[in-house]
Amino acid sequence: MEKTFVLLKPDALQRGLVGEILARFDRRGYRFLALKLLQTTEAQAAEHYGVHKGKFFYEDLVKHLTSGPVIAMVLEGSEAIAAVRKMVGATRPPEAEAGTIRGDFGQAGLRNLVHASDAPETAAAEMAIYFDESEFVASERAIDRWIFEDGE
Ligand code: FUP
Repeated sequence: MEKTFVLLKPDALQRGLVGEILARFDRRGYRFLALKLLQTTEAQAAEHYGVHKGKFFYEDLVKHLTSGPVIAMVLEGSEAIAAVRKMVGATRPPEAEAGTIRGDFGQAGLRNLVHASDAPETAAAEMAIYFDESEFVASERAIDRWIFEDGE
């Protein structure tokens, strides 16, 4: 079982796509370990996207991320980091495959609706930016044995 961090960006909330996007993760069987609505601070945005500091799109990226409420979550599942990234699709919506979140709902570069961690290290770092571990609610579901293999 692997944890990954996902953030629904302000454009997803403004466009009324929260239910649609959450339903995709829910239907695929991911467990929600944590989930909350918040207004991202400049400091959180800078920490989250520190790797892009100095790039031409950095200022616009921080401006977008802090432009309205977001929904942060931690999902749990089999090889969740890579699998959720595939569901999210390519960074630039015009290049994202149909069937992915960005490919189905996005059109332009920065308005790509959702962020998902790309590696175990970034997943751990991003969870720590938005959550305290005391906020995690671990749970087992009766249906887990039909979704996960024994021993996961
Ligand atoms: P992703 O992991 O797919 O969200 O992509 P990155 O972490 O590389 O990029 C973070 C955000 O920066 C993207 F959501 C959009 C923005 N970005 C650009 O606008 N142009 C680029 O060339 C790369 C990223």
